[in-house]
Amino acid sequence: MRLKTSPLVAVYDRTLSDEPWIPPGISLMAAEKVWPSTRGQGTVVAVLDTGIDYRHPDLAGNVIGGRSFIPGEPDYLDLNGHGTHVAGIIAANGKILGMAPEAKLLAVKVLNQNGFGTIMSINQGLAWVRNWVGENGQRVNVVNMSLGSALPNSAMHQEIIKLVESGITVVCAAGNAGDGNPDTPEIDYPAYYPETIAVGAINLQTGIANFSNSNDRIDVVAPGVNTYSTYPDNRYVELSGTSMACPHIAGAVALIISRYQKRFLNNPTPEYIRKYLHMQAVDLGELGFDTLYGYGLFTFNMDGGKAIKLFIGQTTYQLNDGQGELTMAPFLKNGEPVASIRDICGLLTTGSNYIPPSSDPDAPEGRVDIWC
Ligand SMILES: [Ca+2]
Ligand SMILES: [Ca+2]
Repeated sequence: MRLKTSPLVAVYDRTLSDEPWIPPGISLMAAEKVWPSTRGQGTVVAVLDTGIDYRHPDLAGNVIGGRSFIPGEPDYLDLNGHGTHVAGIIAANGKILGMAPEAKLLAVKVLNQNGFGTIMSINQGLAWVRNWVGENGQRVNVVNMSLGSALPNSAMHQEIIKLVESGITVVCAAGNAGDGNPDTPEIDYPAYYPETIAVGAINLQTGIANFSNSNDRIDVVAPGVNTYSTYPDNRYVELSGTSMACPHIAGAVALIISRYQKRFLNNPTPEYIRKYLHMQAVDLGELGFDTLYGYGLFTFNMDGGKAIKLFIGQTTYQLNDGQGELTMAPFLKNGEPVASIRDICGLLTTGSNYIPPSSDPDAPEGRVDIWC
């Protein structure tokens, strides 16, 4: 198992002010649109990589634990740099900001200081993640795997299936063996397993990165060319690779899960997350799904942030702060609130929640809340 190549493009000595800086890739994802609702609170992202420099001031507050599965490297401190860069894209919170600055991180060291790992260390790491329980009973919500190999492995596949079945979303780098040609497939595992989210890389002008793998299971793309993030020894550097695109999506998933938790007091399934990413993506390249961009660039720009309240038995509705009238009042059918509305919400991957009678004086028969 070989870590995806992510050549060091530049160490930039830009003097960062104390005012947090939002790198351009994070802006392209429009993470800031979600931050008024959540910055990732309540979520845990496990980074299976070379470890994390938990002493980096931008990461120290968010790394809540970890474990090394590398013989001879008992500490999960990052001796390579790759894992620290990936971690910063997810949840840096200092001079630079990641996608979800208040998500918590687990440093699961499955790659050594040279960026190499074995199937055994990765499978041990995956099993540890599945069984991890935090001090307050938290479980892992998202796994970031910016690593891969051209060879499938059935033991690893089984571990990933178990993770996804336990409700954990697994986000993987698509791979850096691409040639820019949509008709020549390049396959990398675990990204190609159907249970994972496969992320390809684009540049900041939304063009495909020529190294990004193309195949029929690319889910979405995200920025992965000249990406700024944290690096060991208090540094900030630019790296390129689908390794950098992957954590943009893992951080986005942490935001989606955190917001879902606040609205519904439970967790969305990995299938909901996949559908959400696909349906909110901005289509790029050829019309519709294509083998280079998958469903396109996921961003929070498409996320309207509209809150709708429908009152059972009343024609009045509320859209954000405004009021409107429906031609027909929503009703209960067989005790199910407005089945058709729920179906439509499911199709649009918007969340909906039935509030039963008596908890809202304005809705004596109950109401349906919709977010889109
Ligand atoms: Ca190709
Ligand atoms: Ca397309």
